[in-house]
Amino acid sequence: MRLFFSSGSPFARAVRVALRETGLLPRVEEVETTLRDPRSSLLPHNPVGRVPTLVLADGTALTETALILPFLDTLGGACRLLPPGDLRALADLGRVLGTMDGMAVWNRELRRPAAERSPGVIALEAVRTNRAADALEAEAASGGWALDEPPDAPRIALGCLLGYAERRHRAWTWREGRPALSAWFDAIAARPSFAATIPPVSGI
Ligand SMILES: N[C@@H](CCC(=O)N[C@@H](CS)C(=O)NCC(=O)O)C(=O)O
Repeated sequence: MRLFFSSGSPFARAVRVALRETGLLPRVEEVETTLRDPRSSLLPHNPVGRVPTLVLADGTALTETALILPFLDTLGGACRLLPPGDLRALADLGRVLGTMDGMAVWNRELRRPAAERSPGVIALEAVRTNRAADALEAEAASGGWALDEPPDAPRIALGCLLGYAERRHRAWTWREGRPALSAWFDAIAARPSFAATIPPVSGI
């Protein structure tokens, strides 16, 4: 199997962390690719052109983080990412991936030339992202999101969301007023799976 990723993508990072936490990494070749590039090595496998994309031995290309993570659970790794029937985990994963989507849209706007940015889109996504982060802070402050076992899919995704804010989207001062989430992030970021996949710092 081959996993196409880009080093800055929090979605692809979630799959890369999951491969390390489950011990499945030796079965997958990680291939760094380019995005929004007509010559990208990913396009012959996936015309959508987004990462993560997991290409199976028979050529099937799985895309979308929310589909790839449950697929990894079928491969018999050392720990489960989404325990069967755990609706709480599914709900948490959906909420974190939705927040990641919003932050990615916000970030994309900031990468445009100033004259092409939409203040309306930026304001909407900033409000969405802060609202979701405030809910996560309240949960972490009241003992939620415990890290006493290998992280499951929602915890991995949350670590990647905050890791993106920390290094790729520093326009958002996400730690301010969120001490519980900050401490939670520092703990998960210290895991070897996170240290091995840390994204480069961007100018935003
Ligand atoms: N809904 C997708 C989002 C993935 C996504 O947006 N990936 C970005 C990188 S962070 C990408 O590949 N962008 C390339 C493009 O937009 O052409 C998922 O959950 O996997």
